[in-house]
Amino acid sequence: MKLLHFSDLHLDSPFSKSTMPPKIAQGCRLRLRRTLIKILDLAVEHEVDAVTIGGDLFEGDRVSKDTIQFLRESFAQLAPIPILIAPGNHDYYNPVSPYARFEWPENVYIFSDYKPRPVTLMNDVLIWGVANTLPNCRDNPLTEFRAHPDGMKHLLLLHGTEMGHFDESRGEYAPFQVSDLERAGIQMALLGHFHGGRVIHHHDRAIAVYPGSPQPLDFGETGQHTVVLLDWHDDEPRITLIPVATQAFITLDFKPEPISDTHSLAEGIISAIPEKAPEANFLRVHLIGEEPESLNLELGLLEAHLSQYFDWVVIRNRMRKAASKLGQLDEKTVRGRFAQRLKKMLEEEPEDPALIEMALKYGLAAFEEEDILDS
Ligand SMILES: [Mn+2]
Repeated sequence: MKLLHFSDLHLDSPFSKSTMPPKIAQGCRLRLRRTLIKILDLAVEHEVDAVTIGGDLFEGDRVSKDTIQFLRESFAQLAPIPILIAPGNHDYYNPVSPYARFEWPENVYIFSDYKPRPVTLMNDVLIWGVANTLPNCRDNPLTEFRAHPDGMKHLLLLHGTEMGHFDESRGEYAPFQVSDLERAGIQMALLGHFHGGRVIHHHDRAIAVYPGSPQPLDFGETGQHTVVLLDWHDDEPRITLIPVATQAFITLDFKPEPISDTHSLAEGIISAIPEKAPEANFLRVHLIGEEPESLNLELGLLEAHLSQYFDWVVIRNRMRKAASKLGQLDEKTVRGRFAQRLKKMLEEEPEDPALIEMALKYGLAAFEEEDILDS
């Protein structure tokens, strides 16, 4: 048996988390559709027996009729390969959701209960699917569930929160534990929800997999962005993670020292980026460390320069002012007031000027949220 599994495509996402300009967001939505095509092409190429989707296929409160039509067309073209969908918290199933309101091609099966329901695939494979039926399902959907030990392969398809293996902060929807899978007799769980993917092992064998979002959606989405190819014949299931992302969100912390002009700074940043994605690259640069004394940073120019190489650029200037530039630190902020107060103390010829200079240096570093090290 061979399955292709993915989750969290988020078609029609507004990309509102990242404050990107509307035109850039539109390009991202276009690439999400193209990613779906790419995934379905992979299913054909690998001659899979089914495609499984672990929820958040689209954003239910945003999805357009055109996108639904696009999905129905794309899915129909995959026939006779079955497509099984377990709705997530963004595309939850209810009587007015697009899953219920529209007619879907015959090869598409959509789970609609917040309880595992079986679908037989081939003679010896059962796929138990759960649908999120609310935007915030909080109960464990596996509490009373047991698959009968009948010699068949038992898989689970679920959009939910595994409670033991992730740091990623994401809401707790359909929460469960790996021990629930074992107790219920599930041999492999095909999951969705966490956008950085990973395989979860239990007693030295793979028992569950999150593919991650196939196409990352914002700068916070580090980690793996793949689809899962599950190849399972006689003994152990074999999992292959196939990367499909064509866009990248790149965050770079950059220390300009000893660079002294904006042009060289831009070139330095560009050469510090290791690898770019083939279709679109978004860059967020944090300028950190001490601002070189001779640097008269022109932010607009830096952004224009970087924009020739990246599709969208965000620059955050978090550099500390060099001590000799403190006279220019007249900003009307708490940091500015702090610097001015200490500068005034220095001008009043204190007993221990070195102490005040040190307080100034460490204080400003603290405002930059840097580690304060004595050097
Ligand atoms: Mn999601």
